[in-house]
Amino acid sequence: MNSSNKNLQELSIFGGQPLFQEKLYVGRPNIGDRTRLLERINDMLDRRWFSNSGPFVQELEQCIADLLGVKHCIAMCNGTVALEIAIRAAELKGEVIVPSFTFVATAHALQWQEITPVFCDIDPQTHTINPWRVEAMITPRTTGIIGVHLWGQPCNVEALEEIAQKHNLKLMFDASHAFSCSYKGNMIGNFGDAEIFSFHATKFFNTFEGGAVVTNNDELANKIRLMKNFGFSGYDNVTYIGINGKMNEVSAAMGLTSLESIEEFTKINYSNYKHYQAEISDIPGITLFPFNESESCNYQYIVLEINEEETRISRNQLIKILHAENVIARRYFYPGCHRMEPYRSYFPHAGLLLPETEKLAERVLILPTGTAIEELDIIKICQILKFAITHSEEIQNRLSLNVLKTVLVNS
Ligand code: T4K
Repeated sequence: MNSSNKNLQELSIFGGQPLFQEKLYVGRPNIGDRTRLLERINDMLDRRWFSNSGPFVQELEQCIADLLGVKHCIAMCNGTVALEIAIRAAELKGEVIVPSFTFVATAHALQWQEITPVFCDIDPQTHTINPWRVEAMITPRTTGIIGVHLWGQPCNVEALEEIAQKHNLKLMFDASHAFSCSYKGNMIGNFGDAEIFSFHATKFFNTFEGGAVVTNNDELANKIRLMKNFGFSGYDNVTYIGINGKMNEVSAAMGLTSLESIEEFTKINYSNYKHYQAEISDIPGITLFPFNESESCNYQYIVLEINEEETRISRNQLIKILHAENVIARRYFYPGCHRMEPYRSYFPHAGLLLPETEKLAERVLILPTGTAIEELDIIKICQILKFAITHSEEIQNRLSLNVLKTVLVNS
């Protein structure tokens, strides 16, 4: 397809054949060396050691700690439980300031333990929590701040550290997107009281399901380690209320195997990012979120912002067009946590303090990348976008006509 020679009716949304026969997803898992993975799983079966801090989990924790230059890595069954345990171990309570523009797990990890997430607006340039707004959200009930390194873009760590110190607050980072990323040359994982990763299947580095808390705080690490294993310290001795947050050995085997391919995954993501950048640069009204190439970055999200005033076609209409062509683009993280339950009911007017979050949630569109995508796919995806924008007026007319027809048929 070429944006100039395709006819409107060839668009799949108007009855044409989808451009892709198979669906292209955001978050398709990266898979490393299968043979190595299967060998490891065989070893595990031979050993009959499947969970409870087995040798693969211990090896993975050490490898991650070494990679990040952090003292402690505690592997967990997923990122959400890792967040919940870190929050509890750090004794957060009352209110904690978080961005609303994040995956809902960041807020849920607090509310699950009856801590109120206080939603703070973001900086529209970095998409991360705006430190200048954080200070205005602090009340006598505030005990902490959780920044989110969204898309792998680090928060303004220094400004947040300063605020946390000034107000005697705990500071943590939801680093679910930022494994293998750096901030001012230091690896993410070394900031605040603790940082939390997700190694979910959709993440650039995955352990099927999994996550970890990393920290340089010995006391906190010790507590987290006990809490993720029911509070057991020794066979019969329970020292804290705990939960089962353990990573299993199959996940750790996948993690060790994925780690061996991490450079290759990054290289592919970077190359995809550069191809998208080249293709998108001449599309009016669409910008690609720019990563800082002087830092270590995993480039795992391709984040577009759609400026409808220029594109003359909405983000939601573009999503419909892409989905019809089998490109399953996503609206991460629409509509913002504050507009999801239970937060929408608890804080019906939260949006008044979140203008940048609400604006961005209407503009963001995430496209597929990772090892399952090829250069030609990227070219074709961008051609769909170019075509839709070049023909925005005709598409709008046609879509309105279709809506009208449906109304008439149903009336
Ligand atoms: N904090 C942040 C900032 C996060 O982004 C996340 C997770 C967390 C905390 C919590 O960490 P975990 O507890 O999950 O470890 C997906 C993931 O499930 C979620 O882990 C992730 N963030 C979030 C950004 O994306 P959904 O609701 O979009 O999932 P779903 O089922 O729509 O799948 C996403 C896409 O991935 C689909 O297009 C299909 C594709 N996919 C998915 C799976 C599982 C595959 O191709 N293969 C697969 O095996 O949340």
